[in-house]
Amino acid sequence: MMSDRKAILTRLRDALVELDIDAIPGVCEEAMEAGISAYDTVIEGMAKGMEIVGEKYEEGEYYLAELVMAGETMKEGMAVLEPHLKAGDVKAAGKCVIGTVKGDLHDIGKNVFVTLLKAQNFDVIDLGVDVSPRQFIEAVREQRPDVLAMSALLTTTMTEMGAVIAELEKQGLRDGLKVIIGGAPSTEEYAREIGADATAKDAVEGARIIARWSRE
Ligand code: B12
Repeated sequence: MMSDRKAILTRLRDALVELDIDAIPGVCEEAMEAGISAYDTVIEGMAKGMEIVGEKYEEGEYYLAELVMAGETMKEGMAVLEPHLKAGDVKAAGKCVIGTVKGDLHDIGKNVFVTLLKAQNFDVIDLGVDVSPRQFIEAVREQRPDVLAMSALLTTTMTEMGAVIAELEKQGLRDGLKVIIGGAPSTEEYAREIGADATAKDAVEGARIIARWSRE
């Protein structure tokens, strides 16, 4: 059984690296049939492949076209896994507004995080990518979420997260709201500096932090 599990997750990783968009749904289904959790399928399978794609891009072996294709491939897999991540008709654990900051179009990691939040019964309002501080503020004002989550993958856009928090404070919307930031350039130090409540190295850790908050 264990070797089955390892073999399927490895195939999933490799299918992502090979940008095999036709094979991905089938391998995801196999993972479900083999009793592998949907979480593990995302994190230990597809996300591992995505990491390798990132390395190949950095080494100049893959180009932007491959990155886009890898994103599409991951989406196909997520479509199969999403129903399995839903935890049933339990009451929503809380409400979260999320988006990728202004000037930033990276959403694969954010989407993984959204899926995990939905899986723990969070009501998620996803504002998408290239979200301006004004759009974040309006959503917080209208939706009154428990948590605001922001994603930034570029060192040039991560400062937007600080701008949003400063604006929340200015408009008296910061109290009672938890703010979590994520994406590769985010660090604990940066989170503290801009007044965020937390950051997470990956989506699973982020989902854990939010689950803890919702129990407080
Ligand atoms: C895929 C990709 C793209 C795709 C994005 C497709 C999409 N729909 O998202 C495309 C081709 C569009 C792209 C474009 C660009 N990219 Co790009 N891209 C990447 C790449 C290879 C992978 C990112 C990814 O999806 N990883 C997989 C996901 C699952 O991981 P993740 O994003 O890190 O997210 C995880 C965690 O960070 C966390 N997480 C993410 N968000 C959040 C939020 C919260 C709240 C929490 C808790 C957690 C969390 O959860 C995820 C899962 O654990 C990275 C390199 C890399 N290795 O990371 C470069 C990278 C981020 N890109 C980079 C660059 C430079 C660009 C471009 C400027 C390139 C160009 N010359 O045009 C443009 C910018 C476009 C823009 N305005 O945003 C640089 C950034 C350098 C920097 N430090 O600023 C990187 C690091 C590559 C490099 N080394 O040069 N890119």
